[in-house]
Amino acid sequence: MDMPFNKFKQALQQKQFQVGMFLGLGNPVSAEILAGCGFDYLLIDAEHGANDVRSVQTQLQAMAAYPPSCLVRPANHDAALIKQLLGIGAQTLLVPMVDTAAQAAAIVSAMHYPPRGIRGVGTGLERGARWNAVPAYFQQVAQQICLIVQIESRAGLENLDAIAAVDGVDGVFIGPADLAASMGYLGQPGHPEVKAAIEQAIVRIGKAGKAAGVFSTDPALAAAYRASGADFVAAGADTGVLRSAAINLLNSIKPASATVGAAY
Ligand code: 3PY
Ligand code: MG
Repeated sequence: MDMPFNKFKQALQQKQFQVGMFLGLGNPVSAEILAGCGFDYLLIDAEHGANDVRSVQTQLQAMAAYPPSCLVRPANHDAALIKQLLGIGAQTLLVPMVDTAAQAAAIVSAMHYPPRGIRGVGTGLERGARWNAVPAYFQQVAQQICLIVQIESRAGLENLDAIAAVDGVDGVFIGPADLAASMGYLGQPGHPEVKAAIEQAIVRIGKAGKAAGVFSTDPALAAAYRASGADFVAAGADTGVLRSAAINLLNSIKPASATVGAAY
């Protein structure tokens, strides 16, 4: 069989704006339902969402026959975890909390086989290589791997140019909730100072020749970030969509029964 193709990486290279959603429910049925809704990509979140390696694999399988690209956010930078996620077939990783170029370089190393990196070899056990059904997997895999690093702290912003310059980093995604916390605005990801910092960061990422992404549940903010040059946005999470849809349904019959609450 053919090497699985990374449509998301190609879309970023071709500057096709991508809109996606985070999946935190850890459920293959809800993942499959959302895979049929028309998003460009869906990101399985194993940082905050209830996901482990097995549940990520099940969701990747559930969504495989559908159009959206599948991204995965690991809990951390651990090379052993990154090896497992690539092994189960994740091709694009969005790695949280990257503050330095050295951290970004270590993540690149975890994602590639020697001599470029330190990824261990075990394709016979791995869905990513379709258990050795893909001929010449080793010759093709690097082209299909995509790394997005997340900048979401003051330190990350200070080091943004060096992080974006790391070879093997395809894009930089800004996390407004954590960035706001780091800037002293915990719980205010839409604060004007946070918004201004994000817009400046998006411009710097574009100048570095890398794809810029951001999380925003506020359509007006998402539009502003797109106008600043964002190449992809995450427009929300399955958990938030479920809650707001349920409450809006309830309120449509029994007004003011409940409030949705914050969207991050
Ligand atoms: C953040 O806003 O901190 C994120 O990680 C994006 O979801
Ligand atoms: Mg975050």
